[in-house]
Amino acid sequence: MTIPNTTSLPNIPWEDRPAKNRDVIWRYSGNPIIPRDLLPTSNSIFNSAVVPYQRGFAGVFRCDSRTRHMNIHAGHSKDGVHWQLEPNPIEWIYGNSDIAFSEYCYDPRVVWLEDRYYITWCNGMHGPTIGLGYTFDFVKFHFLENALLPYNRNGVLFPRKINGKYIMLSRPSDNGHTTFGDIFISQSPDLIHWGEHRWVMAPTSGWQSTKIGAGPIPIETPEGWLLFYHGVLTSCNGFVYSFGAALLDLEKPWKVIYRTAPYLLSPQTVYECIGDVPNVVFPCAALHDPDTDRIAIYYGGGDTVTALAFTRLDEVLVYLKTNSSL
Ligand code: BMA
Repeated sequence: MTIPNTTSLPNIPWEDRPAKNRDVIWRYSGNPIIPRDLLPTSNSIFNSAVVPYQRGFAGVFRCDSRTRHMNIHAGHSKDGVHWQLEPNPIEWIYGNSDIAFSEYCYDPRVVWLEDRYYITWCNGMHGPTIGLGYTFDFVKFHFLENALLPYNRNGVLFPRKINGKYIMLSRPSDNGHTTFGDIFISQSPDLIHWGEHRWVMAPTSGWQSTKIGAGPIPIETPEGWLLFYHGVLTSCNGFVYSFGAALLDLEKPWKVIYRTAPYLLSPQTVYECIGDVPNVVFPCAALHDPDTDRIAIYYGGGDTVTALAFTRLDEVLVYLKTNSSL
């Protein structure tokens, strides 16, 4: 088993902010990093999650097939930019045969937690809910349980226990294109039984007026947990997905300390504004190198491709504090 380096990440994908760019987050010039047809069977590859693995990176990728079935595939990369994906979807090993049922899988998150990589994703169990599984090697994937009841999406684990409990963010929803949604926290002693639910935050106005959902695994900082989250505005032409950030209390992460009033990234490029679902940026992973403060964010563009953006932790925190509205 490989124990990942939880501190330094000197090989984090990176590109300096372009000279004339004044934004907190800037896009990789080589975007999109994963085209929709990287696999011969894929219609689109987006909303995907990556982690440091061995000397490079591994991940779980949302690949909608050309039959338009939603599923998740494992992938590997030496540099975090160029990816090889497994042609076949993840085949879950079910310890408990009563739960060997999944209508679809989408929007994965991956986290190193204690001794293995845990995967959460939106799992079809007579409606969308949060599937929870794990892997040691990105070859064998074990299904643990559905963490919550339908209808729910955007299940995101914290990277360590807090006060002896595992913590998961989620966004209760409905069976369709949910037109509402607050972020909640659930707690568990064993990653199987979830309870002690706490409300975290609701949609407010503008880019985050319709619904919100947790994005990448929260990043621990001395001042709180940095959470990137998506927010949705309903325009006369449909939903617009942007993302911002919040800082959550270290001990009671349902307490929101700061929350960006402006978005950090909104759909503005061709690969974000044009695709199977136009006007979507949807982050599912963020790598952080504490030595340089660099952050690399992986996000889906237009529900079609996977893209990369960069920022620095100290800059996000300063921006968050000075542009916050709770
Ligand atoms: C959400 C999810 C995401 C998707 C987004 C925009 O409800 O289905 O996977 O990126 O809508 O279509």
